[in-house]
Formats: sequence, structure tokens, C-alpha cells
Amino acid sequence: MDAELAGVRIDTIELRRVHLALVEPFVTAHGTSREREMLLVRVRTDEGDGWGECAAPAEPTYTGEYVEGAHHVVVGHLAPRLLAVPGPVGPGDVARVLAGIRGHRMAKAALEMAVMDAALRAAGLSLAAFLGATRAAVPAGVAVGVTGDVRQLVEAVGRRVAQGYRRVKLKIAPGWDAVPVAAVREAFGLGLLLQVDANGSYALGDPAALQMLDGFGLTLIEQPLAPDDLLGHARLAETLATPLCLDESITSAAVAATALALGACRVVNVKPGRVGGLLEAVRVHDACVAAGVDAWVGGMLETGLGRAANVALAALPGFTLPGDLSASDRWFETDLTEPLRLGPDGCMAVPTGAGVGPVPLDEVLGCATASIEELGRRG
Ligand code: NPG
Repeated sequence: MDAELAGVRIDTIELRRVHLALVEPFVTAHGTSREREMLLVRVRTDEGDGWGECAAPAEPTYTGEYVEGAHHVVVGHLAPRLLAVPGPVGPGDVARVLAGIRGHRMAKAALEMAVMDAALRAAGLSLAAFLGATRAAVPAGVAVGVTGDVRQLVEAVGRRVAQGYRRVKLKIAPGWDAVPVAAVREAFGLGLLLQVDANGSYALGDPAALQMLDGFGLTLIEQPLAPDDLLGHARLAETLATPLCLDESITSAAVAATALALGACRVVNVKPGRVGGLLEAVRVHDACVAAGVDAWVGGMLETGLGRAANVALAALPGFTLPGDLSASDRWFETDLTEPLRLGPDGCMAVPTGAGVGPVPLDEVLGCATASIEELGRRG
């Protein structure tokens, strides 16, 4: 990574609340989403603008973070600290300036992304090059929600396979696990890279349902137990042949190292928002490389902005499994940016433009925006 990137002087921080309709409802162990509400951050600097996207969902069901809370902490605690820095702020300075505030990683990640975007644009450097990407395209996986009907699920998976996605992740929850997974395996055979994501919805006291999944040749079982139950995951892992992967549990490179040392997982899902930013995501990546375990980049229904950043990150060499990096049309009729498209080989092209690459399109942004708040320097 290029540590020499020059900083930018932040003049104002704009917070935008946007709403995008989903093309179809997305059902997970947490409930049903019909639209994606997002907090976007634009920093205006002496070197030009930079955009960041906050991954926090509308409700605190995935982790404790949610849109309204993220907005609140940026206004009251994070933005004032950044705006109080008299000189230039580089991407690596953001986490340091905000370190006095505990948690709120998705909000911090959005600010870091915006500063990084502005600084990289000023330097004419792409995010992928800055992070240390080694590939021009990355294989794309897709998430398929709970349908409640096995025939509909097999049809939904069939559509994604026909579109060219290189692996499928099925959302599972107690009562929606072995039967749908068996049906998908039977329909598509062992050639399909298949994994499941429980979003922490199972209890360690009842491992039978998870053990039933062990015979389906799954690449991994993601986050079966509650996020803070690392020991529980380590115990469960001893009873399963299928590798466990952690998502919600992994909030930093330090936690990733702990989870790997405990044997709580053999695969790590890396999301920049969940770990506090792209730079910490690279450190989680590095911890996985050091431990010799597989890693992949997750998704949180990002718009083209956040998705482009995820694709750039996924081009690092330690991301050995396809990520949740589906094309814009998997989630949105109209994305905020030029749509990110799935290549004919089931890969997403890594953006090569300066900064994150894509920017929000004025017209779409205008229609999607519910509110704008501009925060400036004091005095
Ligand atoms: O492709 O962006 C995507 C969605 C992948 O299933 C996906 N994300 O639990 O990992 C998850 C889930 C998620 C979505 C989590 C939105 C939080 C918010």
C-alpha cells in the first residue's frame, strides 16, 4: 500500500440519506428488506470531492449499527473531530483522529472511504492500486434469500447460475436449512460452488440442524452462532467437516487473529464497513494470509459506490474465494452510479479510474435523496 499518499484539507462534510428500491424483497434470518436506505458522505476538500458510503442498514439487526445512529454519531462526534484537524488529512489519519470514539465502525469507514476517494482522485491513483490489488477482475458470487418454497428457491438459484455467477450463497435460518440446501444440490450437482449464511440464527445447544448440512459439500457455513460466541464456534467447528466462516464476529484484524487462533473459523468474510474501513480490511486480509486461511469480500447491499470499493478490495491476492460482489441489477433497478455489470466470465471488472472509480449520477442521486446536511468548520 502506498503510505505516501498526500492528505486533503477537509472543508465540509455532507451527509445524504438516500433510498433505493430493491428489485425484489431480500429475506434473511433478520427479516425482509424491500428497499435500501443508505447514508452517503461527501467530503469537500481543497483537492476536490470524495464520496463514502456507510454500510449501516436501516435497522440494527445485523450488528448494532443502523442508518439513523450512524448519522447521529457522525454529526455529534466524528465529523467535529475530523473538521477540527487544521491541516491535511490522509486516509491513514482518519482512524487515528477518530480513535477516541469506540465502535461505530461503519460510520468511521464511510468517512475514511470519502477521504481516501478525495486523496486518490487528487493523486490520480485508483483505489485498487492503492490497496495492493493484483487482479484486473474478480469472480462474483451472489446471495439468494430465503424463499420459503423450495421450488422457488431452485428457480431463483437457476436464474443466477444462468447469469454466470461463479458461486451461490443461500441464506438459511432454523427451519430453512437442510431441505432447501439438499434441493439445490440435487438440482445443480456438486459442480456448483455453494455456501450458506445463517446470520447468527442458530444455538450451540442444538447442533443437529447444522450437522445435517455437513454432507452437502458446502464451501463453508457462515456465522451459524451469535457474533460474540467465538468459543461456541470453536466447539461447533470440532463437530463439523465443513469449514466455518465468520462475518458478524469479525470486527477488526485483532478479533480475526483471535478467532483464527481459537479455531472459531477457517474462513473469514471481510467487509470494510464492519471492521471500520478499507485499511483495517486490508489488515484482516493480511491476518488471513499470515494464517494461511481463505478469505472473501462480503457485501451489504451497497450501491455502485460501495460495491466498486469492495471489488477493488477483492482484487487483493489473499481473497481466495468469490465474494458477494454481484452486479448492480441483482439489487437495484437503478443504481446510484453507472451500473456495475457482470462480465461474461462471471467476473466483475476492477475499477481503474482514479479514487473509488464510479461517482453518483446527479439525476439518480437527486431522486434518491431524502435529506442533505452539510457540516462545516467552526469559527
Ligand atoms: O451482495 O451485497 C450483497 C448482499 C450479500 O447477503 C448479503 N449480505 O449478511 O452478509 C449478509 C448480508 C447483509 C446485507 C448484511 C445487508 C447486512 C446488510
